[in-house]
Amino acid sequence: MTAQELQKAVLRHLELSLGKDLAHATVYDIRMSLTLAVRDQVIAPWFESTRKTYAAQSKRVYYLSMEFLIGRLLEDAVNNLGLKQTAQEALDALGFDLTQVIADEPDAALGNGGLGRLAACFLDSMSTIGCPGMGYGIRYEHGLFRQSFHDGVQIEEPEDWLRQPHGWEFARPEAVERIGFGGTVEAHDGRMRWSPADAVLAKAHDTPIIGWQGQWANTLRLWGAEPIQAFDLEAFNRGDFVGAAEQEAFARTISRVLYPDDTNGEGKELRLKQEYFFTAASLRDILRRFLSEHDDLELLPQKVAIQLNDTHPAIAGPELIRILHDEHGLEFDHAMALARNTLSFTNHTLLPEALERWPQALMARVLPRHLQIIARIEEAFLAAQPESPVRILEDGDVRMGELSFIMAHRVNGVSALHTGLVKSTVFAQLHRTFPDRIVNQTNGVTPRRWVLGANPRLSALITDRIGPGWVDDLEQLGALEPHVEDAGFMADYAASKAGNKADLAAWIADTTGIAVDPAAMFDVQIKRIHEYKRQHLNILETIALWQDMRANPRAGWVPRVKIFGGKAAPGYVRAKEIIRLINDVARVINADPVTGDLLKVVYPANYNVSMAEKLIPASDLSEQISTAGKEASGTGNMKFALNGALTIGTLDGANVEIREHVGAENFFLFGMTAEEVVARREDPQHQAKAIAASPRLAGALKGIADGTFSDGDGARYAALLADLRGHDYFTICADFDSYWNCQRQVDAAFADPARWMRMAALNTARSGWFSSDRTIRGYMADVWDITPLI
Ligand code: Z57
Repeated sequence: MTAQELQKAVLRHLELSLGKDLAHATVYDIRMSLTLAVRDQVIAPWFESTRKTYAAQSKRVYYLSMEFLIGRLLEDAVNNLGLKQTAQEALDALGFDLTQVIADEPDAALGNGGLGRLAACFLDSMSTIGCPGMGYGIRYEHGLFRQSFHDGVQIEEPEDWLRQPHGWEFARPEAVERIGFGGTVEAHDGRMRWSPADAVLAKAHDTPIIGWQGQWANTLRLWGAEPIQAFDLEAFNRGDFVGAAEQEAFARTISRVLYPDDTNGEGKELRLKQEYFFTAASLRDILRRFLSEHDDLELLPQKVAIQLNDTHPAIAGPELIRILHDEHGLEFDHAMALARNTLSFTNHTLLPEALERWPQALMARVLPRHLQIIARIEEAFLAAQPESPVRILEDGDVRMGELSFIMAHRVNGVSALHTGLVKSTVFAQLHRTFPDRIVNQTNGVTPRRWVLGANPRLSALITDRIGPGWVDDLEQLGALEPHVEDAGFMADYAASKAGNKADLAAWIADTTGIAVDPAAMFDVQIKRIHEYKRQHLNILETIALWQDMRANPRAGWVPRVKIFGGKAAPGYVRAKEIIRLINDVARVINADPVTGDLLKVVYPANYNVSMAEKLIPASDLSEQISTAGKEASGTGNMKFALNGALTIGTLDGANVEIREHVGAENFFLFGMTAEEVVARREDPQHQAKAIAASPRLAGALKGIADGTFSDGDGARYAALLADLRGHDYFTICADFDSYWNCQRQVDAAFADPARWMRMAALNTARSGWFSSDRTIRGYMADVWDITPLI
């Protein structure tokens, strides 16, 4: 497609779809017109992919996820179709700037963090590889809340991405499923029949996901809840106008809002209804498609793979059995075997508070037949494994982890370390019973968004030296390695980082009013705020560094900008205290003329995918400092390494594998191992001993306690300090000195720019394995048994 053709297509949509003429067009009008023009280019490959899948009678994979943290779609689509240059020219001719137009799109924030972003990367990789499949989720009317800071305190406001029409999706009013809740179960001619008391409609909304170079496109199908009847006419005629709309309100509530709790099961009835709503709608859709192609349910596991992204869609096991057994009349054990051979399950965390449990009483009320089926699943399991101490039903709860494990033929961890811990801790008993079931699939990230899209400077440099093949074959980055000996390459590599940093410094000045020195080290920690991720370890080190700098300002310090980004779950009190502390510390340090440009602390509000795309390419140092054993994988860590930031990190999650790939000499390791953490906690005085041994740590804690950062209010952080001094489950104190010392090694390395840039370039050259293309190929081979169709 030429720039002229695209320009014509944009103008046609501007007139015919938007009803505007160019003289009055806003950035929004142009963005929508370009979106529709680009979407037109996706349709043919999309249809062609479906046609090929049918023609090959191929097995398909269905990725069921409560979250898809997509971000913006236009730039991805433009890049994948090779239309960047073309679109730039077309818009230039119309008097608009492509970058500005791209930035006008609201982020699709249908996820909290890593789990949802992983699902989005997987969709991109499945379409790039030609893996036939579909993502299934919920079309939340409101995605993750918008964060602002008032006097440093997090305020949540509703997110409203659908206020403007969603240019990418196709509503499918004909693709609706009726989803029931509650009611009763009765036997009819030897079969159980569930008669739900309430029901809603699930309506499909499809977004095409185009792969690299437009060779394949899959579908993301999101379900929106709608009332079966818009209005209760009888109530309306009686004059009960509010009651007449009750049905509608109940239905729409189900897909109204994303629960904002990352790794923290809330146990709310509405959440259970959301889980069942999208899982049941997806399964019906899947079975209808299967039965349109095959007439034998025996073939289900050969033609269908269903991946459960965490336990959130775990009700798929009982629901599939219900369909096969209650509705199609298969024997229970037979139905259970077919379901198991179709389902597989990814575990994303070992944190006990994240492992979903539903009260049996709640499940009996909302899903009475499913509770009965779960009891029979447990019976069948125990009949086969009479010695096993494992139970699905325990303490009045349904344990969704055990249910998912027992109903899946494969269970996977998300990094090597995490998979080992899954085997030795949460699922140790089940692993003994089923030693082949747990497999590892280390996470990955899509290079299309996280290198090509986010870092055009580095991308151009890479392509200039090794050609364009790296974009869908990321291990080709290895070919950069010899270039680190080339002074010309290293100068260009350093210039690309400097350019990104200059852009970020301008953006920081714009959005926060803080002037930062682009030559300083950009030290970045961006992720959800959680105690196990230890943003408070980072801010304690920041305080200690500031105190040392003030005591001796001319000691040759390496200038740093500490950048934070991330949201806290609205009900997570301690995480919100940490946010306030970071903002308090930033205010005091940034106003200190003694330290001046030596140290700045920046915390832009409302971190999201688009902000990550700005920050990561401009980072020098990547903070991956979780308490060892707690971060299942991490995926931000991979994006930083690819973009040439060095990691300071613990031996946790995928950090371990990143360090192996980039080389220990190019990674700043500190802190206790997972085993050492567990052993250290045995000593109830571990935190007190660490504080006593570290005047620096004691000084930083004292700085917080005496109100230095809280206008003299010593009480503001009393609870946080009492926790650190009294219990410190996340071993902030025990790891502090190791972290401090490691940071000073970071300083020494940064002070030698040639050494630093070489380490950074080696991180880029050696991180190709962390492409989500590699991850998806692993799932296809080890979990789904599917081969690519391109
Ligand atoms: C979530 O984002 C993750 C785990 C969860 O159990 C839930 Br709920 C949400 C994250 C992990 O914390 C990360 O370590 C991991 O990289 C990511 O899932 C993707 O696997």
